Amino acid sequence: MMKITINYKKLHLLLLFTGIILNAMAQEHKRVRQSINEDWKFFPNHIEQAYSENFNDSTWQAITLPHTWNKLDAIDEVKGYDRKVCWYRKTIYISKEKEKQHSYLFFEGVNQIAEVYVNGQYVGKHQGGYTQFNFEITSLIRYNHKNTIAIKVDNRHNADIPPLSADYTFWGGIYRDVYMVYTNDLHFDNSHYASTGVYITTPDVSKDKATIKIRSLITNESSTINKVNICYTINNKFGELVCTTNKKITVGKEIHKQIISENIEIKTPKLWSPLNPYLYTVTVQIKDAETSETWDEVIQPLGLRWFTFSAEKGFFINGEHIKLIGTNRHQDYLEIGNALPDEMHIRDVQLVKEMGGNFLRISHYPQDPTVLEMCDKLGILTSVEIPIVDKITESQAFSDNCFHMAKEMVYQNYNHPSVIIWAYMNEVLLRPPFKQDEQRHAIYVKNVTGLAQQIEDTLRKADPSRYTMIPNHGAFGRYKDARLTQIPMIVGWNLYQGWYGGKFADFDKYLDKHRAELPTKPMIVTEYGADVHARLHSFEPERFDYTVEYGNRYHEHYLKAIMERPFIAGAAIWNLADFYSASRGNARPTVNCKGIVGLDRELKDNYLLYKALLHQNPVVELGQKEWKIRGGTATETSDKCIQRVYVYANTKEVELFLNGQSMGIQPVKDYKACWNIPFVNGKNILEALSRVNGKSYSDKNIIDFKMIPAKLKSKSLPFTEVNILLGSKRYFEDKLLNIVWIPEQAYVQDSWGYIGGEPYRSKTKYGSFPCADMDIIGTDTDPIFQSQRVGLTAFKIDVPDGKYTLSLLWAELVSDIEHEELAYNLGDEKIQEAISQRVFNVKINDEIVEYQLNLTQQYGAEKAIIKKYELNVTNGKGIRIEFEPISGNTILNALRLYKAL
Ligand code: GCB
Ligand code: CA
Repeated sequence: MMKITINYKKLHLLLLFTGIILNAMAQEHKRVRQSINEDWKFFPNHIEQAYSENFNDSTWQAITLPHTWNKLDAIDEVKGYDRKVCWYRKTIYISKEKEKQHSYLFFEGVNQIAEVYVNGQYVGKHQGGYTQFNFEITSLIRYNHKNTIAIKVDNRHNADIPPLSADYTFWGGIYRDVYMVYTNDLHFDNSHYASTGVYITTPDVSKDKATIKIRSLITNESSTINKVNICYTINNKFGELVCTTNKKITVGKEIHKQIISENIEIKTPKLWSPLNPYLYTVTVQIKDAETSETWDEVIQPLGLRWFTFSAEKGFFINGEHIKLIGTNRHQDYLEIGNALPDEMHIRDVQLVKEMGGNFLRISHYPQDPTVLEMCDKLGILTSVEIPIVDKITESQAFSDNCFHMAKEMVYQNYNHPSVIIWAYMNEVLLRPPFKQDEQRHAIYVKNVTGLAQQIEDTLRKADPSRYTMIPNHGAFGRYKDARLTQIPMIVGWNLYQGWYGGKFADFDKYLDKHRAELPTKPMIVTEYGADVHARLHSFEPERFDYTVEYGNRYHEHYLKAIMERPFIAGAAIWNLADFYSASRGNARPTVNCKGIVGLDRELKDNYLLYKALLHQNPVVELGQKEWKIRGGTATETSDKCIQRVYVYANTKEVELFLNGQSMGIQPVKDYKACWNIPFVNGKNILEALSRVNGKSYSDKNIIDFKMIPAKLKSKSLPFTEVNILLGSKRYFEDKLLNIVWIPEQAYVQDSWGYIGGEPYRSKTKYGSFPCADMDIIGTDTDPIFQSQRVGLTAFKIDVPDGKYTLSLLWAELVSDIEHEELAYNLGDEKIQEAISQRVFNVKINDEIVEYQLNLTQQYGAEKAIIKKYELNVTNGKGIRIEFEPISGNTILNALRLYKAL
């Protein structure tokens, strides 16, 4: 009798080995997706024949994607930026082994029209700068050969493509990743709005069980009929198998065959929420029914959650109430425009999370795929929108583009659990184009309403599982009359009371008006914010002074009003980061600085306020943390200068230390505690400390204080320099030059100051502002020149004898130079001031140094003029600068005095 012995160990090894081989073979068949960002050629204009295969591009600029051609010209001092046609070219070697496959060029985003050619042949065109698209190029490829890709990119204004106008720069270029994708004959459909071809819904989720349904679009491009298995596998966040099921089907030569899975059930599922963003993965595979080889595979995130918006009580996820608090976001960065690597998108979402936020309004357009990926992982709920901003074009082509973008947005982002809202039409009635003609205006509004309804229908049909929203500006009646508050499921309001116009309290009134007049409509404050230049400070902040402190007041008020009202489902700060807006003046021209972090992601104070409010763990953060170089005048009795300091915290009380000495304990009220601190000349170490349950929480800041003695001839504190902003209450810190500019003062004996005159104020239809905001040409430190004293007769500085360098700084702020009316700058409409021929003499210590100075005539208005004078001060006379008007009023914008010897 034969005895069969089985060596289990060997069998196991054999099985394992075959497994590996089968796997390796199967893997070979799956789709391959590889980036092709490297080694492109760029030509910054249109050029004939650039599409053709043999075109000589050897002189073109060598670039790497992502790329924009507006990186420099959109942020310089010259008005406007290039909106034009440019060309990109690249060669790519494709080997013979790809011959049996299908090849696609896949783009994550090109602004805003892309026309693609391969080997001289036209492939296709995509319109719209913010959505993904792809083209199959299989039939044009030559294998074992170089292939030429040429792309014509156009970012010119196009009346049929939204956005038509907006407060941000429309950077042109291939500014996101580009990929080659290779699939088999049998694959998930790439042609359905460039989505994955796999759509996951969770029609029924509770604590006990979740039902998952998967709809897949499959394409069979072979001529044979195939028996395949569609396999669905769900893994938990550790990669462990939760369940798997499959469906046997037969596919003939067909395109777009739709397969719907049976209901897949998970018992006692782990739910996804901002606090615990538990992610499962869904893998859908097309497998050969006989050999089990995998023909294609798609992996998608799965978050199990349910949510509702209530007009009365706000937002609920998995049955629990949470207030949505977060920010909006644009997709650019300091000096690199919108051509960001993935890591920068990822970091921005992390910033929202670290602040304690749970909401991101991805405005005003769909962004890089990494953004939603990150939101899924970190538990940030999102609203995504199509870029209809400010106005529409009443054309079928415009409407069709809107519908197409809406579908691209939905289908491309369908499976992200973080998405809860699809939005469209940002402030679409901001400046209706036919305001003068009542009848025509009525037709326009009717067309806007009609388009809104059609987009709404499109979105609801494409995705009935989410909410829809229209974000309006603060003109209640206008939107209500146009039914834009009725059509969407949620109304968004972009509110700026106390910034563009009105008072902080008007914000509260507006919120309550919504509650009273639209009692059944859920509401989100989709925008609110104030421009803050991180280098500007004031102890008497005022609207439109761009200081950190005014921004703090604004946010402190708004945040309280939002938190107090349960009917407000959520709020999104405008904006996470400062962003470029080419035609803006502002304290930092070409930049909208309403970010709570800077263009370089430096945290501003507002970020810290939110951090204190939103975190459960103890938070103690010194305010004005970015203000490293301070300055001011010492008191008469000491060589110290007292200035206010504050801390943002969520603890009960905070103790503050200056250079190791306690400055006392202060209670925390509304997340803030304040002290008056006697700064010393030079180094000041500030430390804030809270003790909670025996543990210490602290924050530290080191400040260089540039002290000006009370009496300039002081021996205990010798005079070194002073930098003064005339007509201003602002401090401006110039980190590059390591100096600080301080506010003016009226002349004080033995000290310094102006004599006569009054601060310049920029007049608008809604009151006047403390400074100008136009781009001052010839400087990067515009705020120094944007304020001035008008009609002063003298400026005196009672310095000791010695050698000095005195700089007088001017910029003419009143002129007939026209500035682009910014559509969004509601309340900022300037009133043209009478232009006077301003001519004056300047005398320093009785010597005429400027004879008949006429800034406009000699240099032009809005130009930074710095005149340096060398002075010898003798006989204890100090410095006396006199301004003698010849015609019009005298002016001075800033003054710097430096002791050379
Ligand atoms: C708005 C717009 C946004 C602007 C913002 C502002 O209402 O929706 O695009 O950037 O105001 O800062 O003016
Ligand atoms: Ca990317």
